[in-house]
Amino acid sequence: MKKDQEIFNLIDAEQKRQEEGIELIASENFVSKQVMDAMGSCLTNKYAEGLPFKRYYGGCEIVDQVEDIARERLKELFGAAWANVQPHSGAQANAAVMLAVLKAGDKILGLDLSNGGHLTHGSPVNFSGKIYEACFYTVNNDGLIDMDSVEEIALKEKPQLIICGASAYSRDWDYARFRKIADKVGALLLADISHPSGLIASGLLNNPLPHCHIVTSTTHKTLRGPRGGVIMMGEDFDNPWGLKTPKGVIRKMSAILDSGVFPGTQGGPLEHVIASKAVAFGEALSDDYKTYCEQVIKNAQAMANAFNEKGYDIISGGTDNHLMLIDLRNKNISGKKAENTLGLADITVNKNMVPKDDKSPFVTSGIRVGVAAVTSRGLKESDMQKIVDWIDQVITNPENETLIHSIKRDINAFMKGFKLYA
Ligand code: DSN
Repeated sequence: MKKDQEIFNLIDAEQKRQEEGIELIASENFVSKQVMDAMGSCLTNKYAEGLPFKRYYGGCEIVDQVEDIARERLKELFGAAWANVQPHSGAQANAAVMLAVLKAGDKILGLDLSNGGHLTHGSPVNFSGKIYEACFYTVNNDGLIDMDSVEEIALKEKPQLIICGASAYSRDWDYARFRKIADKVGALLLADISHPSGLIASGLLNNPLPHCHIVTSTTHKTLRGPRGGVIMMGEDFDNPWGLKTPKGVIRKMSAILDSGVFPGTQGGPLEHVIASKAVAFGEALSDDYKTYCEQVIKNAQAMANAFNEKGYDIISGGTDNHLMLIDLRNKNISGKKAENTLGLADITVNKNMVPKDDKSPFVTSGIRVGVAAVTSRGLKESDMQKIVDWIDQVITNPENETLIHSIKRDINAFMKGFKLYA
């Protein structure tokens, strides 16, 4: 068959872009060669609707083993009693959970999007805000989640589901207090740990599994796996609504969640991606991965200190995890302009709303910066200072094309010294 040069040339160009630039998108990472190989394998050819050893198709005896290994490794990583590794993404995992545990019109309480929350936590433009009635908590003037205020809102709103977790929050979470609040109002508690999941698996941040009824995550951020999602529980429990099977047996939450994924919101699982998840979970169980996660936090803190020294306004003043959200209003540049101009220098970040933002989501007042990807390439604390120097030069001289091109050349030469993680 003739090679599709049109597409493979573009893949080569993307490889070059990834190699030569500084990748600071907080939700991205670089996977190992074996994680990538598993994704590009013959498992993509297989249909396997259902769960391991309980499928609706023949010929699943090999993929059954693959998916079972993925589930077991994930459970070991987080101390979970139950896991489903089929969600195609974090958004799909959240959709499956909500479909499984809520009725249309039920109330959900999550972190406001402009305060660091996620679209699937109740945004009006997402299924979660269209099907359910969403209410929100925010961060306080110090950029921190104020648990007394969360409790006050929960008592007033009486949601059926409370969500902790974020896309752009740089501090750790008090899952135990969230659980007390959820119990007080009779809500189920969902933690979406998509961003910090790798740091949690390595024991460097609080683990929600002992406290939250249900936990979702993506697998491609700090966890350094393929693009995908998972759902876990620290322990299984009888569903609180007394729902029974046709044989009169009380349904377990695990069964309800499994059916929320399939047939509720997805069809056939992507077994090639599940194989790749299994490989990534195996890697994450290693000592090397823990060392990597420790370096992620060291790098993030070195970067936050460097930004602080240059007068940047980091929401909450610093970071406990792999990312930080920077309000650029005191630098007189919008998030959109900063993203575009940094892009010209081959520094990739994303514009992001900040608390009390006065600009639209298409413009924004801030940028979000994360170090999981550059840490995978081997960059250390002293390199974070260098990156902040480059970012500062671009942001304070956004119209100086000569300077930006010269920074881009320096960056391309610098990054040649760091291979893509393999
Ligand atoms: N879009 C992802 C992020 O960047 O955080 C979350 O879905």
